[in-house]
Amino acid sequence: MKILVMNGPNLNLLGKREPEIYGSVTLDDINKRILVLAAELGVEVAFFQSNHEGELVQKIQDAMGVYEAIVINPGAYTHTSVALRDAISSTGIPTVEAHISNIYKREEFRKHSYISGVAVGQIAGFGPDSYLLALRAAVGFVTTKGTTVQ
Ligand code: CA2
Repeated sequence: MKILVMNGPNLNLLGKREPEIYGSVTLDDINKRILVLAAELGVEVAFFQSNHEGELVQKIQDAMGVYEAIVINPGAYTHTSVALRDAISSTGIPTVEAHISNIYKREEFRKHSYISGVAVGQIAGFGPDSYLLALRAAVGFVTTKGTTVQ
């Protein structure tokens, strides 16, 4: 099983700016932890981060027939992007939405996600562990639904 782990804008700054909100762990550190869990679960993972909405949309389209599921932290595009929502919805790739912070405990504008309505589910508020929980959720979903790459 192949899972694509995607990160949206500014998440490349993790561990380098605003540690009081997002912690001191870098995206590279998180990806290493994901690789360890992926090996335990016996799945393959690939990583993609972009600060550009169109690149994220393109990557989701290109994921069709290659990856069985996506784990995505869309960053600020969570709250703005109909294009990302449509890409997830139209490709039909099971997608788990992950957030480091609990977006429901923060500003009002973060409480709405354009992604959650087309995602399998959402995990928010567990820091870097949100990605690990999301990976487990994605693998569990694909395994139980029997989704296969065409
Ligand atoms: O909690 C999350 O994972 C978010 O997706 C992070 C986004 C934010 O816009 C969402 O509302 C919630 C922001 C990512 C920015 O990451 C930074 C990391 C370090 C320093 C500055 C920004």
